[in-house]
Amino acid sequence: MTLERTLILVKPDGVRRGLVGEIIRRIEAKGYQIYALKMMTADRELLTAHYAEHEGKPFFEPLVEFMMSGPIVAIVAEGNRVIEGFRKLAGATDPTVAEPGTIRGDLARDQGTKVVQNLVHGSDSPESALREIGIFFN
Ligand code: IDP
Ligand code: MG
Repeated sequence: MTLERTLILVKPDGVRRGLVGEIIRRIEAKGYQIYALKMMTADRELLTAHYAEHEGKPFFEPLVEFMMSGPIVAIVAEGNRVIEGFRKLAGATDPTVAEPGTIRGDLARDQGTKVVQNLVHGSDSPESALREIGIFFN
């Protein structure tokens, strides 16, 4: 068993579009447990910590602005290999090329904005998961 926890965010576009239930449904239908969940509005300080790896990139400021533009839902999901599993459920970063069947491939598209609005975040490694869960659920 590789029991893991991962941080999932339903981004402001997901909340605005009423897709919170659909995204949680897909996480649960896959068989992962919802371990913790909260709705919140993230501030710049929290998002700068969360997205530290992207500081200095051209999409960093638009990304922070977008992530502060409305409420988000922060979720800790648990399960065997959930970190890799949720990344597969989410699909590729660019929703135009994300495979149909994935959250981003089925439900998102490129809107031509500076930052790609792709509905969800998922931790990309055990180290990121631990760090990000600590930021959102201390
Ligand atoms: P991920 O969310 O698939 O892990 P990351 O590379 O960690 O993708 O990027 C974080 C977020 O920043 C993405 O989900 C997306 O919203 C945005 N983003 C990443 N790369 C670009 C880009 O090249 N142009 C515009 N937005 C981007
Ligand atoms: Mg990432």
